[in-house]
Amino acid sequence: MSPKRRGLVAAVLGACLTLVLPLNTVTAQPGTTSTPERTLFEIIANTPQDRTKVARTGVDVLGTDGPRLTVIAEARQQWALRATGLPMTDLGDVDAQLAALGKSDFTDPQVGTQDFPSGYAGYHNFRETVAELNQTVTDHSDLVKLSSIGKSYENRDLWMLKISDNPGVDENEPEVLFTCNQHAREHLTVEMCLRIIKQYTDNYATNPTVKNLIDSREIWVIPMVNPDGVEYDIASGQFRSWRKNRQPSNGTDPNRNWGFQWGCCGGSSGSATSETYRGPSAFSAPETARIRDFVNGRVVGGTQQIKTHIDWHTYSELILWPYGYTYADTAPGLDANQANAFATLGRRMAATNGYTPQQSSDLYITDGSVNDWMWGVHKIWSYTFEMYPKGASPGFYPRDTLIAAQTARNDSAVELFLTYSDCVPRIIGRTC
Ligand code: GEM
Ligand code: CA
Ligand code: CA
Ligand code: ZN
Repeated sequence: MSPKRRGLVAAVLGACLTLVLPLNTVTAQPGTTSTPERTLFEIIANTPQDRTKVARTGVDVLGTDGPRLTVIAEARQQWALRATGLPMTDLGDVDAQLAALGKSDFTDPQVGTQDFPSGYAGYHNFRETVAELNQTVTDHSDLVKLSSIGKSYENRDLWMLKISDNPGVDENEPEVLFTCNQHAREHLTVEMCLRIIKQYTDNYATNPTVKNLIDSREIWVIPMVNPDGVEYDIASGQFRSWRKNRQPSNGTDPNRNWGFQWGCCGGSSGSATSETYRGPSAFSAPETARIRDFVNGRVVGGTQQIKTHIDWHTYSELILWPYGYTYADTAPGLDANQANAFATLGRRMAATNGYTPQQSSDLYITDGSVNDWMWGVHKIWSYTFEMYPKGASPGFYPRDTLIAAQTARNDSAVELFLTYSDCVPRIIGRTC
C-alpha cells in the first residue's frame, strides 16, 4: 500500500474508532504486526533475587544501574510488575521515545530497505558489515581469513574473520573467540567487533604488542551473530528495540537458547511472546546452532583449541562471568580456584574500562546463556561485556559520535584478555 493510501485508511479508521473506543487506547499501526502498548519503567530491586523476580514477570529487562532496573512492560504485563511490590516509576510510552530518536530517510540502495536514521549513519548494517570485512581481507590478506559458519534463519551468512599470522594454517596457538550482537538492538557491539578487527590488523606492522599477540594467538571474530534481528530493528526507518532473532512467530532469544542447563532454573521463558523465549529446544535457533558447530569443531585431538571468549552486549557497563543459572559461586564443573580466576581477570579488565565486575547471576538468573555453555561444556573462559551506557538514556541507541570513544574504551581490557588467553589461571599464579 502506498504511504498516501495507508494514511487515508488510517485516518478513516481513526475517525471510526474514536466513536467506539475510550481515550488513550492505542490501535495497531496498519502495515505492521499489532504491537501492544509498551511502557518504560524504572524499578528498584536491591538483590539478585528481586531482580530475578522482575525478570520472571516476562517484562523486557533493558539494563541495570545498581539496583535500578529499566524495563519495558506491555499493557498485559503491568499487573505482574506491580505485583512484585517493588517501587517503580512510569517513564512513559516506549514507541513515542523511539520515534523521537529519528526516522530514516535513507534507503540502502543495494538492499532496498531503510538504513539507520540520521545521527546513526556511522553504525554498520548487515551489508556494510560484510563490506567492511571484505575490505579487511583486501587490506590484510596476510593476517586474516574470512569464512561463513552458516546461515541465519532468513538465510544471511554468519560471517567470521580469523586474525593471526599465517591465517590459512591451523597453528598450535591459543584460540580466542569474540562474538557480537546476539541481541539485535545492541548495535554498538557490532562496532566493538569491527574495532577489534581494525586494531589487530591495521596496527600489526607498527605496534609490537599487537604483533606479539597476533603472532601467538588465533583470534576468531563473529561481528554479527543476529543479522536478521539487526535488519528488522532498522527496517521500518524507526528503531523497534528488537532483541530476539526472527524465527516464527515472534523470535527466539539467542542468549537463552544454548544447550547447557537449558531452561533449568526460571532464567528464561517457555512463552513464545516473551523477550527471553528460550525456543522449543536447545539450539533451535540456527544462529546459536552454527556457533555451537564451529566451537565443537575446534576440539582437535581431544583438546578444545578455543581458550577464551567474550560475548559483547549493551548496556549497563558490566563484566560478567559464569554461572548465570545459579546464585552459587561454585557449582559442578566450576571450583573455587576457577571462580577465583574468572573473578580476578574480570576485575582486572574492569579496572581498565570502569565497568562493574560480577558473576552473571549477581545481576539476575539466566539459563541457556552462551557463557554457561562455553564454560560448562568446553571449559572456555567466557565473559559477557555489557557496554556503554550505564543507564536507559541513551540505552541501546547512543549517537554514532560516541562509537569511537565507547569502543576504544575497551582496548586495554581486550589487550589484557588476549594476554592471559594462553592460560587464564596464570592470573592467580596457577598453571594450566
Ligand atoms: C543479559 S546478558 C546475560 C547475563 N547473564 C546473567 N545471568 N545475568 C541477557 O542476556 O539477558 C543482558 C543483555 O541482554 O544484554
Ligand atoms: Ca598463527
Ligand atoms: Ca590452532
Ligand atoms: Zn544483550
